[in-house]
Amino acid sequence: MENKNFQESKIIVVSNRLPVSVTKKNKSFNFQQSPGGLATGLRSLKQKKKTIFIGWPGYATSKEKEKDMIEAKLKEEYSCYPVFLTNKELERYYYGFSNKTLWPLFHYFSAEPTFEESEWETYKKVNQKFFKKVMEIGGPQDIYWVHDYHLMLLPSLLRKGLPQSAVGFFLHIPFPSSEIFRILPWRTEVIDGLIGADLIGFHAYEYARHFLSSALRLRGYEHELGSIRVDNRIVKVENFPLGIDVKQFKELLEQDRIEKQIQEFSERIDAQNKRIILSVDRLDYTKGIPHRLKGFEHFLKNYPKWHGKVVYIMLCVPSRTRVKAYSQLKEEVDRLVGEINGRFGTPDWMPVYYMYRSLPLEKLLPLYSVADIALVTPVRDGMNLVAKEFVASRKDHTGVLILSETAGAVAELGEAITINVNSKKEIAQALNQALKMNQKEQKKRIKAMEKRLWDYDVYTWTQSFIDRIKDVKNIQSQREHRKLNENLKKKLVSDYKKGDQRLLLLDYDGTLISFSSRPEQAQPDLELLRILIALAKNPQNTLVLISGRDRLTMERWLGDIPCSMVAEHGGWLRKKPNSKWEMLQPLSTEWKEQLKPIIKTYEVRVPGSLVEEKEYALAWHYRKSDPELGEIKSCELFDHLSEFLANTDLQVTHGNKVVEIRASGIDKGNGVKYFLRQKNWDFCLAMGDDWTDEDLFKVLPPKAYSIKVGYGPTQAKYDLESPKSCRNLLRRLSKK
Ligand code: GDG
Repeated sequence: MENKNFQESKIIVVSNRLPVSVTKKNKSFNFQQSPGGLATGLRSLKQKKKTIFIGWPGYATSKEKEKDMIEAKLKEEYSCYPVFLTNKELERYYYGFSNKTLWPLFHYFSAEPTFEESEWETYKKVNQKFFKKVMEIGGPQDIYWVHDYHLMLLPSLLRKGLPQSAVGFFLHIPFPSSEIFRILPWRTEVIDGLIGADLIGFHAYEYARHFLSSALRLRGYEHELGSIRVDNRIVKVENFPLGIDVKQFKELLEQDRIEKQIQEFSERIDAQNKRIILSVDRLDYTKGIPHRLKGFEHFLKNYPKWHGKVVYIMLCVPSRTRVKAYSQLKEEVDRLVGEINGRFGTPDWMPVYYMYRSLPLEKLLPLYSVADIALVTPVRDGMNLVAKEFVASRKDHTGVLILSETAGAVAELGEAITINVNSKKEIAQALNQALKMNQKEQKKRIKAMEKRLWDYDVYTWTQSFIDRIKDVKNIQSQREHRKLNENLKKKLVSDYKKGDQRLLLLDYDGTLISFSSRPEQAQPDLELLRILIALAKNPQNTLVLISGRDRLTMERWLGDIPCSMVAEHGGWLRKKPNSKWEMLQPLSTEWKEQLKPIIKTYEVRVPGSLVEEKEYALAWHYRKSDPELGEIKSCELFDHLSEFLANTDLQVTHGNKVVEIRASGIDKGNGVKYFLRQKNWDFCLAMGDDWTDEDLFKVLPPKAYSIKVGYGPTQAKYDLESPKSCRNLLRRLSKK
C-alpha cells in the first residue's frame, strides 16, 4: 500500500439522515436542512471542497419519477445522495432495531429493548443498501466517515468492498459497559461490523473504554493503548468530543433581527420581573424530562420564596412519535406539567410554560440568550449539545448551567452545577443555588466553559477526526512495508537456495504453533514435525529450535528431529542433534523456593491462571484467565517482582500472556550466540513472535532475515501474519 497523502480524496459522509430533509406539500417538494446534533456537526464539513453526503432524505416513496427528481436536486444543490427506504424498512430498521433495541440498550435502559429477529434482518439489509449506494459513488482513494448506531455494520462491508480505503466511524450515543452490551443477541456481529473501520470514535473516553472491553471480552480483540490489531490492520479507538459552531452562534447574536428578538423577550420578562429556567430537548425518555419536572416540583414545594418569581420554559421537540415508549412519555409529561401548574399556578403566574414543537434557530437563540438558567438533566446522553449551545449564547457571560453528571458534555463543562438526575432534592437545591449565584461567579464559570468550546469547536472536531483517519492509514502503510509479501518471499526462497551454509533459528510457541489455553496442549502436530525433519535433514542446514520451555518438554516433543535446541530462553543448549544438554552458565535454583509463594498467590487470585515450574525459571501464565483481570494483575506482578529483584542476579520478563523469572543474562540472544559463531553463514533466518524473541533479533548479522510473527513494535525486518503463514513459508523451504 502506498503512503497516502489523500490529495485526490473525496470525503464521503454516510449517516442515516441526510443533512437535508425532503418533504412534500401540495404536490411540491420542500428541501430543508435537518435539525439535530448530528446535522449540526456535519454542516461544517460542507464548507470544504469534495465532501458529499449519503443518507435517507426523510421521505419515503415508491414512485421512480419522484425518486429521480429528488435525487437530481439533492445531488446538484446539496452534494447529497439519497438512499430511499420503504415504509417497511423504516418501520423495522429505523423505528424498530435502531430505536427500540439499540437506542434504549446503549442508554442503559436495559428493560426497554425489544429483540426482534425480523428487525435485525432488516437492519442488516438496510446496511447493505447503504453499502450499495456508497459503492456507486465512492472509490478506493476516498475517505469514508460513517455515523451512528443505525449503520454499525457498514464499516466492515466497506472494508470488504474497498479493502484499502480509509474508513472512520463515529458513534453519537454512549457505548455501554460490556455487561449491558452483551445482552444484545447480535453483539458479536455488531463488534465485527464496527471493527472494519480504521478509526472508531466516541464522544467520551469512557465509551471508548467500554467498546474496547466488549471487543476483548466478546471477540478476543486485544488492544494496546487503544490500538486493536485485526489481521494485518491497526484499528484505532479514540474519543472526539463533538463541539458546536461557536462562531456561528456569536455571529447570529450580533444580527439585528436576533438582537431585536432578544430585546423583545427581555422586556417581556423584565416587565413580569421573572427569572427564566430553560430546557430544550427532543421528547425522549433518555433526556430525563419527567425527572426534571419532579425536581422542579420539589423545588417549588421546598423553596416557596421563589413562587411567582420564576418561570420554567420547557421546549420539547416531537421525536419518534411512532414508537410506543415515546407516546407514553408524552402522556406522562403532559400530566406532570398539568399537575405542577394546577397545584402551584395562580391567575397571574404559570410555573411551567410548555411548548411541544420545534422552533427555528432565530427563536431558539434568543431563548438561550435571555434564560437565567439552563436545566439540562439527561438520564444518559452521548454528549448533549444543548448545554454547549446555552454557554455559547451568553452575550454578557452571565447565566448558570445545571447539568446532570450522566451527560457526555460534563467532561468539558466542569463549571456547571452538576446533579444526579435521580435526586429531585439535588435538582431543587441546584436551582436554588443557581438563582442565588452572584454575577461575578456566573461570569467566571461561563467564560471558562466558553473558552473550551472555542478550543474544540465543531471545525476542530471534524478536522481532527479526518486527520486521525489519515494518520491511521499512514501507520498501516508503514506496517505494510514491513510485511513479507510474495515478492519478498520469493527473494528469501531464492537466497535460501543459493546458500551453502544456512542457519535457521526458529522459536516454537506462537511461531511454529498457535497458542493453546494450557501450555502442555501446544504439542507439535505431524505436519509440523515433517516440515522440521525435512529442513533438519538437509545437509546445508543447521536448524535450531528455540523455546522458553524446559528442556525435558522440548526433548519429549521435538527430540527426534535431527536439530539443535535452546531451552528455557537460552538457559540450556543442545548443541548438536542427540547431544547432551549443556547449561549456558551455572545457575542456582535456591531462589525458587523463596519466590514460589509470591507467584502462587497470583494463581489463586486470578482464576484460570497457572504457575509453571521450570528447572531454572518460574513462569505465571494467564492466557486462560479473564483478559482484563489478567492484564492488570500481570502488570502488578511484573512491577512487584521488578522491584523485589532489583540488585539480584535474577530478571523478570513480561512475555505473551506470561510473566517469568529467571537468571539475568539468560535470554534467547545469548542462547544462540554459540551457533552464530560456528560458521560464516551465507543464509540466516530467524523467526519469533514475542517480546523474548527481540533478544534474538538483536544479535543477528545484518544480512539475516528476521521475521516477527504477528504485528507490533519489533527489531525484526519483516512481519508475517500468523504461525500458519510461517509454516507455509517453511514448507516452501523444506521442498527446495
Ligand atoms: C444525539 C445524541 C449528541 C433541539 N430543538 C430545537 C433544535 N434543537 C437542536 C439543538 C441541538 C440538537 O437539536 C440536539 O442535540 P443534543 O445533543 O442535545 O441531542 P440529540 O438530538 O439526542 O443528539 C447526543 C448528539 O447526537 C450529537 O452527537 O450530543 O448525545 O443523543 O443542536 O439546538 N434546534 C432548533 N429548534 C429546535 O426547536 N433550531
